Amino acid sequence: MQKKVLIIGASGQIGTELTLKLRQQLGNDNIVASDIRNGNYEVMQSGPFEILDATSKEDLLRVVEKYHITEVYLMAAMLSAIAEKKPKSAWDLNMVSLFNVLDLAKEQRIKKVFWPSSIAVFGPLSPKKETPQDTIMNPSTVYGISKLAGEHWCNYYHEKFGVDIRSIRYPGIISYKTNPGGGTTDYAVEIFHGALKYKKYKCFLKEDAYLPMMYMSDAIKATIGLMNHEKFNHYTSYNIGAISFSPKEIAQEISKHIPDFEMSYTPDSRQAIAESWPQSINDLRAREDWGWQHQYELPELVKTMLQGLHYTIK
Ligand code: AKB
Repeated sequence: MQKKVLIIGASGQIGTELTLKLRQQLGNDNIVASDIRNGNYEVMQSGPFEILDATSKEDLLRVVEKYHITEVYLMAAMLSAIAEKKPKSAWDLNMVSLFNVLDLAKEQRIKKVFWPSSIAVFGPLSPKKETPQDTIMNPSTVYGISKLAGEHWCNYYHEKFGVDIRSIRYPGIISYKTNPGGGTTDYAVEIFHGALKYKKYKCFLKEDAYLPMMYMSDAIKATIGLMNHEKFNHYTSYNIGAISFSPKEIAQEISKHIPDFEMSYTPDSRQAIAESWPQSINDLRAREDWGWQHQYELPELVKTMLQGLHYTIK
């Protein structure tokens, strides 16, 4: 039977590139992009696009039935920094949309689900370096609380109702096609815009705020790789790691290409969020269970971002 995929949040940072990659692999008509707002021109033109509010089960069911959807990637979420400002709306968006999708899977209207978790599930008491898959988890942000609760619900629906739900704990994702919005790791994308447009950037984190990060194509490879893998053991959510760096280190790497680039630091409330998260991730379980491997290291990532954005900004 032909796979028919629905991407919810297809106008967002990961949703945009996931849609384009899946359309390349499975054919444009088999990937239905949806979001509460319009998105990238290519996403809206290259295949079906629906305006969809994933917190409405009726709206979701309408789209699932219209296109005979078999798999859903639920990429819509309110990220860490913005969720602190709107706790109730963040909880509603992040959890109600998840329940709607899980219930469709439980009712056997769809066969498989992807749901993104985050390094935000860890908290101040979790080990900071090489944070393991299973450890103390005490998230101190609204976003992290919703992601940790979501992981438990995914596991519950898998154990109780046999729902095939797959999940990854994303680190900060760096890309140039669509900007992230409202996250703590967003500085690592903004810095490239600042460097190319103004040769300077004022960072909202301290110079030594190490965080786990990943280039977009690695994140897409992990997401599709996990969804296509036949057998694995862990239905809660997998740690996946790639690189870790501080604002100072990425600034130094950018300076190799733009020698007069200037970085300054004005830490705000996002610094406290960064301090509560891991600095690096242990992803041995994902590597062993389904062969996860990253490709991009920091120098290659910086080069690719500068080249890609150079043409976008011009
Ligand atoms: C954020 O900064 O909120 C996200 C994340 C790490 O989940 N990028």
